[in-house]
Amino acid sequence: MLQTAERGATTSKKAPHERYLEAFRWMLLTRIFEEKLAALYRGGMIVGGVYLGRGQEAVSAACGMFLDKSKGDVFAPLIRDQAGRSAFGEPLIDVARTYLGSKAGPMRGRDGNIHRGRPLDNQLAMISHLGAMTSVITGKLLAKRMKGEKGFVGLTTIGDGGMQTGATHEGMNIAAVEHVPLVVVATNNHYSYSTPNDRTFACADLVDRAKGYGYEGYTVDGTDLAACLDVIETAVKRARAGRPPQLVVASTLRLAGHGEHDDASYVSDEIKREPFAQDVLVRTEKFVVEQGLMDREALQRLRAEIATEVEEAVATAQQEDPPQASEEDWCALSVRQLADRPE
Ligand SMILES: Cc1ncc(C[n+]2csc(CCOP(=O)(O)OP(=O)(O)O)c2C)c(N)n1
Repeated sequence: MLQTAERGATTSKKAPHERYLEAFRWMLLTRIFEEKLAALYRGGMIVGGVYLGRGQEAVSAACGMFLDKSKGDVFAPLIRDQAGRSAFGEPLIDVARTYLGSKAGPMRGRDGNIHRGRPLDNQLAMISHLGAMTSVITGKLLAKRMKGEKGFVGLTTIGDGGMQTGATHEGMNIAAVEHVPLVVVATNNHYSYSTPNDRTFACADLVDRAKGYGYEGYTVDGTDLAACLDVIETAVKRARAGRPPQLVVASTLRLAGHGEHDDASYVSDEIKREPFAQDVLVRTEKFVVEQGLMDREALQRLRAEIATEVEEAVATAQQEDPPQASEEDWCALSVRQLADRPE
């Protein structure tokens, strides 16, 4: 079913170049934007937590790219998924407004963090309790089926730490029992916050759990963009075709702290020398240039365009008003109609 044959087979195939370049753009956008966020955080301009996807952009971009809103697909991202959120349609200004506390943002300036969503667009607002989103998306997929909808899939992401919670187990289990079209993409960045893998789980590889849950499972090198695109595309297609839920386990290293408040000093030098510790953006950029998909000038132009887009989003959000506590009605979404809208 899963395992050995799948593992080798998926990594060798090269993705078509348009798709590769599209993913690269999402990755670059995310990296440049998040570097700006980190600088704002260090400058005391962001009062909430800042969580970066540095090192995980390839996996995340692929997650957003293969979901199709016109088919009713649902995305339940986590904290390191800006690339996927952007690929799934989240405007950068929504993110800037959330972090910078603008009243015009999707959380009305009251989160300053990462819990935003786009419920009418099927991007679920994340809950910080590890594993909770697996149950939430499974419920959402069941609800869609009960309403008679067809042809949709749901994808949620989880970390190696998050994989160990009871909520993850329950969500993954019921998805298989109910045979909902779910893809779970687990990014094993080798630390659960500061706890290394050998203190986090005792099985040889997290993908080995797929069989126990009744899932089909794959592993992928999270620093190989072409492989991430192939494997996640395959998993999404298989879920849509009615196969059992899919588990993808991507191996990488988080090239940042758990949040920007964390200097990640616990990451061992030994781990930093592992192949999975290489910077996926550097690796992808090198490939793009070496293969002639983009020359150095075009790359410079793209960087400059993205930097302008990022600066504009941040400048706009910074000029906007913060919320006024006395005017708030404590609805979690930006407009109450989003929550109250009758079906
Ligand atoms: C149910 C629950 N328990 C504990 C926490 C506190 N917590 C936040 S992040 C984290 C570690 C997450 O590890 P992982 O999923 O591997 O993600 P990473 O930050 O390492 O990328 C923990 C224990 C939480 N948010 N939810």
